[in-house]
Amino acid sequence: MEHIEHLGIAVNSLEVSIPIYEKLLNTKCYKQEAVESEHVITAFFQTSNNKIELLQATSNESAIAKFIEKRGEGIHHVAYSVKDIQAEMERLRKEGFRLLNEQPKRGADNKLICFVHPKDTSGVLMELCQEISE
Ligand code: CMX
Repeated sequence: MEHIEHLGIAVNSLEVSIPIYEKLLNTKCYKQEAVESEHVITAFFQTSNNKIELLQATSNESAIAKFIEKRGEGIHHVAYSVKDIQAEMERLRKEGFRLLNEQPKRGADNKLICFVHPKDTSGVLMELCQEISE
């Protein structure tokens, strides 16, 4: 496990929250990207060492829609950078953690990702992400 790659924040509306984060962080949103398999649109911000991802649901099936319905807007996940996602998944599986996908899947911003169940991680949804080298 390496550094924290980004924090994911669930929001009701990117249209509302992008300008708020542009003011807060004093930097422009550098990318918006839909992840259709997750039913979300994402928006990214980079400060010197930190990356923030805002996530808006595009359908009621989305984990983001369910999260906001239950808990309201707020921090949805903490993502950790890994060099070899398959190896990390295998390691965590052997340690008894519940992985929320069997295989790495394609996430936003050119990453392979896997989630670990928040009930196994002291209440914080954890994302592993490996840069896709193309
Ligand atoms: N962080 C912490 N706890 C969370 C959570 C989150 N993000 N999402 C759900 N939970 C909690 C719920 O509050 C609930 O707790 P209680 O039982 O104490 O009330 C429990 O986990 C079960 O949650 P649920 O609402 O019944 O929801 P589901 O079981 O349907 O799903 C989860 C929860 C985490 C398994 C599901 O959201 C999931 O598989 N997430 C991974 C995929 C994902 O989040 N995709 C969106 C982002 C994609 C991206 O970054 O591109």
